[in-house]
Amino acid sequence: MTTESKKPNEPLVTHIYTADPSAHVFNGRIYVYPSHDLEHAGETNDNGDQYAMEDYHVLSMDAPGAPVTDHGQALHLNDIPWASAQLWAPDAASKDGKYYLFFPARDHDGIFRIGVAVSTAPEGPFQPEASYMEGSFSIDPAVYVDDSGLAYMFFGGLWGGQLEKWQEGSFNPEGEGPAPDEAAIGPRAALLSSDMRSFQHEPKEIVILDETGQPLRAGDEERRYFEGPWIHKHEDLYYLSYSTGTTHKLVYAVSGDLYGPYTYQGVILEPVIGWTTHHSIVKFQDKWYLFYHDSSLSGGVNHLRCVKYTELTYNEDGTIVTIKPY
Ligand code: FUB
Repeated sequence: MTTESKKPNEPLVTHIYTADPSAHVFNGRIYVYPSHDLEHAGETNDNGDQYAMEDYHVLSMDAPGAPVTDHGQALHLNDIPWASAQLWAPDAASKDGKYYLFFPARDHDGIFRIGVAVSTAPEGPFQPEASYMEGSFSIDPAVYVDDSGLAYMFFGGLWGGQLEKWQEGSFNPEGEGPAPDEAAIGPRAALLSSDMRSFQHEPKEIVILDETGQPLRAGDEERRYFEGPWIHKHEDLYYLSYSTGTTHKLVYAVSGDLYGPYTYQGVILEPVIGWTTHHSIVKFQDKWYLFYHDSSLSGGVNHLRCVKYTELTYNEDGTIVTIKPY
């Protein structure tokens, strides 16, 4: 189905709840890969059980502000052999005429893994691989394709996203995060194989530094990494943007090297209605756009969110102008 035109900061669609938008330009059109939030009577807790999503829909539009098409169901949990629950924030990438949907879900042991599904069209339907990507863990995959066509996945999330439980290289159900004065946990990154289905090396931890060159501390909740990584390149610098989770901001850090270390810069988006904040940044016809979500469509229910967009601008020194959502 197709909606009427959308203004900045309006829900892109209102007939379903959507979140975690990953926006890309494929074939001159903007495609948005969101989570599909569901109403349910289940539990709400810090483990994120309220985010009980079961499928993905792909949205697309000719340009920001144009009518939005919901292409219908692109992938369902029932069709993913290795997954048991919670289809969380996805991303997509294109290579050699194929489209790859990357998504986190709990496996049959309740551990978050990252899977890949393939299509010949950007809107799907996507055919999932039989197993999750070997060596994958945690949530929120974001795939950055560099100028030479190499694809890198950034991923990871605290709390319900289980990143604390992987600090020793394998899943420790009792694993806890570092003390507040210790270095914060960073997102992970790995180069993808040329068939886009596996990691070329063990994921590396990405370090984010403060203005003095020290790693951000775990107790620095205004700035430390929580979840939802995104990479974009602007004037030869890599921008790693992410959610601070408990302080509900979208912030960013920059580096000349994709694998960092990154240096913290500032806030992209101030807190929105709802607990989570999650985004992507995409360039379309010489302008930059932030795709994000809030819970305004449901009157503030944390797990019933709606995807929006707004323009993103830079100052002359390359810093991003902080956006107020309301
Ligand atoms: O939508 C489920 C989870 O909430 C995502 O994976 C996180 O980034 C947060 O938005």
